[in-house]
Amino acid sequence: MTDRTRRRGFLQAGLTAFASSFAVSRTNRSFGSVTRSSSKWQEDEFDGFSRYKPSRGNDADNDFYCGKLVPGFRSVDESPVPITTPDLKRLDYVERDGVKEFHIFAEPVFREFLPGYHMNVYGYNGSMPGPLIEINQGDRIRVLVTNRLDEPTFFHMHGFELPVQYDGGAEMTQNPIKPGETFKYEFDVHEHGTFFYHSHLPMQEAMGMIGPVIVHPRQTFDPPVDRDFVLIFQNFFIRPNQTVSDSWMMDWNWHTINGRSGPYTTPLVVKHGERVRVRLINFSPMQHHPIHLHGHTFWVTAHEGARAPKSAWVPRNTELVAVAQASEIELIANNPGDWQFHCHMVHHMMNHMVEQYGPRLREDVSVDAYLADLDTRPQVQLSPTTTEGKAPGYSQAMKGMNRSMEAMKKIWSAAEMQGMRASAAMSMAGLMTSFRVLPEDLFNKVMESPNDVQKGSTFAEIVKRFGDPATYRQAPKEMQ
Ligand SMILES: [Cu+2]
Repeated sequence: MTDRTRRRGFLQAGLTAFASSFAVSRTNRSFGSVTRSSSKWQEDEFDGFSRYKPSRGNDADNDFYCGKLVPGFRSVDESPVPITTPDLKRLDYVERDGVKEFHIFAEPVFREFLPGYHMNVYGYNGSMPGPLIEINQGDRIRVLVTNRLDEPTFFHMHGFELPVQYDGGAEMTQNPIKPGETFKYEFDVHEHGTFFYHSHLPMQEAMGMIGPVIVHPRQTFDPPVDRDFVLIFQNFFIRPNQTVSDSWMMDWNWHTINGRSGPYTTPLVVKHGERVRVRLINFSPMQHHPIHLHGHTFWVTAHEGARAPKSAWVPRNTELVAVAQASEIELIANNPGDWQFHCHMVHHMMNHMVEQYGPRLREDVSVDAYLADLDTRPQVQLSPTTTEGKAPGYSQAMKGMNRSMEAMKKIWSAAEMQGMRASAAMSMAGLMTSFRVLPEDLFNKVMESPNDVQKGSTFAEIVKRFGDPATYRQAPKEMQ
């Protein structure tokens, strides 16, 4: 079974459940009139804000302004929608005497950031970041942490108001978990929100030791969301031809979302009109991330401490997430298309940048060969017309740009990539992913169809339905 068919099987199970909630909630919705028409935008208006087309609303103090309290299709009487963590797994638990028991293994991980680029990092249960712990408010949990590293570790559940002996604060509250040892944490979870677990030794944190913990509220938040994503942003510094991060650096050259660099980051795919939550977690060693979503305005509804009262929600296009902070954003996906979703720090939108020493470092020319023959070597050229970032004068060399057919195949093997423009992968690096808003029929085709969807076809169809097809040009043929 290929990656894609396996994923489809999994998705189908989820989507069947989703489809039934879709049907029920459409009739149960407590406000907003629904009118279907054959116009290019379907109508579903809330005081000037439309679920189906870019719109603001009439009055900034109105509950529906910028989609603030516009509901999704899921009913508030249902449990919250399960979390989606692109490129990360969910950690299974066993229930013992009414306690949810999780087994965590702190261990070295060999992570493929980009196809062909493997890095030696630290993580949990074979993954960096570690797998998702998804629980409910009111649960009692037991977390058994086994140290498979060659050095002591500490395990801290960040943000939890728990008995102090389980805080994992290095030495202040417990002795180190030595290699081979297991430490038991057990407590009642009275909170809800976006949390994470991590090593409490700084250099281990810089090596990647984090994993998300999401606690669903006892009562589903109103308005409920149809999809709920978690993205963890991290930075590493890994020198050329090395695989181990230098945790002492102040600048960073590899950037990952849930352990992968763009364009290997799996897109977030949603249906046109849905209400969507994305939880942004910054676990970089030293730097913040201004996370920007194209084509939409979102509401910041919570930070890592707790959900904010609705009166304190703020509409934004870019949310700055500082180190060890989390932000929850919510929006109505009312603008169909493939939208870039990324950190706006320029160094964070690149892969494996290394310093270039003047004009000397080039992929195909050694420094010695260059210096031996300065007369015939090209002069430094400061124009941007040179190709591929390899030419003299280009201020950085960026690895991971010349992608092999094999690497591209791997990137495109995700169902979530199907139908995007053939050049879409070229547009992403570092902390970049994409947010795809697809009309239901196109969503089903992309996520469920057993047939391959032609590159660019979904995008072209969206332009045809919602844009200006006469002026649209497809990606160059050689990329198809
Ligand atoms: Cu950033």
